Amino acid sequence: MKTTRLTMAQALVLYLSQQSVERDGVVNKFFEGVWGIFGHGNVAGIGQALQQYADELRFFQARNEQAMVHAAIAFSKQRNRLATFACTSSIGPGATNMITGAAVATVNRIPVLLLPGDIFAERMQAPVLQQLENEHSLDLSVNDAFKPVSRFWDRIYRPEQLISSVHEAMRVLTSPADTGAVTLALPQDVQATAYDYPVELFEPRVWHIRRDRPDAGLLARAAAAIRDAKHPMIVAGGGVHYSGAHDALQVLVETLGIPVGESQAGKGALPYDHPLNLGAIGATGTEGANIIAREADLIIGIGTRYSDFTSASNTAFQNPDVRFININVMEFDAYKRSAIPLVGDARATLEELLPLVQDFQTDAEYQTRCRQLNAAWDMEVARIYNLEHEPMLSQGEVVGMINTFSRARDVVLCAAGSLPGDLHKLWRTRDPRAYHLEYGFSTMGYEIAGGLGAKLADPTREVYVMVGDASFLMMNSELVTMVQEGIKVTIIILDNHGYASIGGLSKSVGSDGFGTKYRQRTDSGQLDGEVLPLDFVKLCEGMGALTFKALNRDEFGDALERAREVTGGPVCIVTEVDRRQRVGGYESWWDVSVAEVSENPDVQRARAAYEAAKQKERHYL
Ligand SMILES: Cc1ncc(C[n+]2csc(CCOP(=O)(O)OP(=O)(O)O)c2C)c(N)n1
Ligand SMILES: [Mg+2]
Repeated sequence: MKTTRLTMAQALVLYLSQQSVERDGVVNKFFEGVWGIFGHGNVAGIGQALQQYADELRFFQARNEQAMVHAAIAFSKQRNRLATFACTSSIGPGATNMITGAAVATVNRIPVLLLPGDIFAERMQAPVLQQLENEHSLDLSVNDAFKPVSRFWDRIYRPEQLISSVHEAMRVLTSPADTGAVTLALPQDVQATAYDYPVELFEPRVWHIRRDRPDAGLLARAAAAIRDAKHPMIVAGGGVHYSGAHDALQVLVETLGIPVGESQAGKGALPYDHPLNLGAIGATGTEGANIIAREADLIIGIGTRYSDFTSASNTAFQNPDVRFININVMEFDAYKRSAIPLVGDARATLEELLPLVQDFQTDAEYQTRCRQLNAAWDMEVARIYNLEHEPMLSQGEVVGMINTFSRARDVVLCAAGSLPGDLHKLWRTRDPRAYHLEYGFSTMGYEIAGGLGAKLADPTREVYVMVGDASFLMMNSELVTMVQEGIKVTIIILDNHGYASIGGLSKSVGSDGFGTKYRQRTDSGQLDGEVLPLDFVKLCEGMGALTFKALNRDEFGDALERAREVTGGPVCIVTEVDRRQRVGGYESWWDVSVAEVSENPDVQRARAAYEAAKQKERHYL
């Protein structure tokens, strides 16, 4: 066997640079590069290796380890999981900063390779700087905390272990069903240890991305259930995007006359103006989607995991006889809600299903009703887009101005706060990859780093990041990385002086927005003083971003025009929105537990309403 003597870190970096994936005959390099911040756990091992192989695998420098994982995730999501990044950190806080990112990746089922530095395998130096000691086991480090948020986890104690571990890592990263965060914890001494690796390990390797097909017997049962249905409805989830099932979905929808509701991850599965697209479904859904869902006798879930937002906390589907068919790459998701489980790739499964049901059609009256609901919703969107709210803009209008100004392929990106609900309801999605919401973990701080990742994934699209003031404050420093890399992203900061979404939620549970406004502490001992003196324009400018302030429709339109002309760096637009002018809920509910006992009559009223609403929650057995 021919061997080559490399350090473990050199071997890992060289291996990563040689991995590609192939789906439907198209081959892509799997790792676009490596994000990192160096410290004593990775500077000499991985750092040295990245320098050595800089031409094979590009290094990207980040400001915050959590943010660099977000950038990697957004990149991969925008590329439909067919490419990603590795992320290297030092030991201790650098490593634990990546744990939230790992959870985001795993919850959203997005591949990302995390390489936290680890304490010496040798142990004679212990405790090293940044080591968390454990008196019960010398085999624990903070990197064990990655285990529950990773789909594969390993620690490389000896350089030769890498040989078996990297293939397992790639198996999971490229698995449509198992993918998520993969963590290889790398003790700093092992990174720098040499070994005679087989040369074959470093030959280019192409991993085939499977399109699994469902069981024939279950397909027949699903076809029979569709034929039996009077009012079927499709719930389109993220799986439609990841499998590229848009065309197959459209054919099925038009042939059978079945309307579609879209989850956050599935939005854009059909263009917004397709007459059978009822738009967002669930807690942040449209009137039409939620009315049709309530009455439907068959739900066909495609690539959805039925989060509480999608199912309106299991109140969305109220027909006593409702049944489910789930098309999902993941067995776990396919079996949810006692469904007929079609375990398989969305596109491949739809292609197999169609010939079995293509002579079925829902009745004309049902289809007409769905078309009318689609048209009625569009009028509601137009109303909110043109509210002309004064003196401050409303958030719905800002969404409208950006949607109207942007081009069909431009990406809107968001993650947390009141914006995701508004975008789910209001954004007119014209291109399947133009709506990028991280709403699996809904992580404040994903937005700016995510915008960076999404832009790297597809530089031909403009990226509009919409971010609340609080999410911006939580994590904004990858603006600096955009400046460093010359990456153009337009970031719209919507200032409503605090956590408005949670303020609204707090009011609805009887707690009057307690602790959710950005206000100074006063003599009363409460946070009820002046609004915090934050200058977002200066903050953005301080990080090197060209920034506009836009407080009314004209200024905002102007700022969008000017932002579009900018190249080679980020642009920020700071606006203020009226936190009281909210987009309401439509025929929906979300379960947030209200205190069972309290002296406060508002809480008591909220609890009574809660108990009444909760009656609608259902098991589907
Ligand atoms: C990391 C993280 N911490 C806390 C939360 C809970 N949370 C959800 S929305 C929100 C407020 C977000 O405020 P802002 O970004 O200003 O948006 P707004 O609600 O004002 O629209 C909070 C605290 C979260 N989603 N993520
Ligand atoms: Mg806010």
